Amino acid sequence: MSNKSIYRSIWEAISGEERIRVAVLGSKGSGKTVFLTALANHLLNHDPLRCPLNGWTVTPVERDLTGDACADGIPLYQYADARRSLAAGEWPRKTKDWSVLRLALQLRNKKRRRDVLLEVLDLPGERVADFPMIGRSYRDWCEWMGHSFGGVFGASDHYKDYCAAAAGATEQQELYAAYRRFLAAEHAACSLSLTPSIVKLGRDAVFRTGDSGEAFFANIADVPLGLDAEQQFVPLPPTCFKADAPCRKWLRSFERSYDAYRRAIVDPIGDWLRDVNQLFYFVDVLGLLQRGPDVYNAEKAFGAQALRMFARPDSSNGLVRGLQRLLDTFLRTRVDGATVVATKADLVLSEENRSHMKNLARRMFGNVLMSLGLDARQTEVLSCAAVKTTDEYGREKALGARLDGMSGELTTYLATDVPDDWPDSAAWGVGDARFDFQPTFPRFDRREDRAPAHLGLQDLLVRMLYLQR
Ligand SMILES: Nc1nc2c(ncn2[C@@H]2O[C@H](COP(=O)(O)OP(=O)(O)OP(=O)(O)O)[C@@H](O)[C@H]2O)c(=O)[nH]1
Ligand SMILES: [Mg+2]
Repeated sequence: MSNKSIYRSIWEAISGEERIRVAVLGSKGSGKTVFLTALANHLLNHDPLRCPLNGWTVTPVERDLTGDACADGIPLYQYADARRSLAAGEWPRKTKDWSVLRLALQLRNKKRRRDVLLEVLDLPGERVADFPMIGRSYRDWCEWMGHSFGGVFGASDHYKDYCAAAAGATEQQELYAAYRRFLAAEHAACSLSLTPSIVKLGRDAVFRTGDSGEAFFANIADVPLGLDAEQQFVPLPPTCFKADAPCRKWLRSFERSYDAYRRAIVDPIGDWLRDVNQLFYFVDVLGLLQRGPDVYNAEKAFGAQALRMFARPDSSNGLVRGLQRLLDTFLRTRVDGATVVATKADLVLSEENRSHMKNLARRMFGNVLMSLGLDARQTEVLSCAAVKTTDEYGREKALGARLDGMSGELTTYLATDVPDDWPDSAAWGVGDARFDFQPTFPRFDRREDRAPAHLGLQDLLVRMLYLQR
């Protein structure tokens, strides 16, 4: 049976256009937005020499795509602005709202022509932490929180402390303060899975962080735990669901506030993701090597959470689940490709190091990829630099790049090697001197018709657009 929903197959048959929906996920700073800009640049100005696609050529189709986007209520990805600032030597600012890049394309090779509407989602990394709310009622979510922080993705004493405080709380404000303390402790332990994500990234596009747990706690002290001060919610521990528990009295209001939050923030993303064909998960393995084992563990938990969202439901089902699956075939497209990408591959020298980058990503997420219920050809681990910002001086084992501003000189420096496996955590700390990967400045040509040099971007495009031989 097709992986596309029946609804979608009918839509495509009528319009004569194939729609490919792609979710690009990854934690903050993993390179999603830079990738989206480079991708659009290459597809809108395809040069088969710079980006060979197994004999296919791509031409953009002039068409107004804003109408479609408005219908979904999702902002369009502002490609032109993003490219302009990259060409002026600035990396993108942190993404604060979700958006979708839409491109109407005609793909041709010697035998075939395909009309494709490509849609790629750019999401601020923080929102992934809310994914467990998709399809879960408030009670299910509470259970999931207990399950998740209770040991499946890493036991958290902070959550146990929170549960103890919650069980004894008599005032709602007490409960909120305890949950904020939990979030701050998790933040200090480098966790990326802070939910509701609105605490970190508000609807007002204010991004909150902090160098320490206390600093973060102070920064979120006045932020509502929900849509606004009247609609706050926190997870209730299992003891609060008992009939005589004092904290049970908040159940109803939390249920309402949780539902409102889901409707406003989470469900629109969940609805979009329900029709996704391909998933790309970006991981900055070089940044992880630099930042040490705590960040590594946090990223691993976060990535697993994001990828598992797309697992195929297991086949052992009762009647209700059977009916649900039948309904799903009408409405839900099943992901048929999941690719983990080790990004920023231009910061290292040689194919050997890039292959080590892939190994590191595979060691992190290989098991999760296998657990998604896809067959081997549908999963892949790649390394890529969406934009190549360095030159190689192979014989000297050196790289050249601008390290101090666009107008600055080209600096040549000795490249750092990537280990074949993650270091032993006992001998690996924050800012480990062995892993000195230099941040560089972007290299986009001022002429828009010249897409940037890259490393391995074509491999991602071949998978994304189904151009395998
Ligand atoms: N050398 C190199 N650096 C890159 C590349 N892509 C991204 N970077 C670096 O990574 C940083 C983050 O990239 P973004 O694309 O903004 O990251 P993001 O995943 O969109 O992050 P959020 O918007 O915070 O979720 C950039 O500012 C660059 O410093 C690349 O291809 N090569
Ligand atoms: Mg971004």
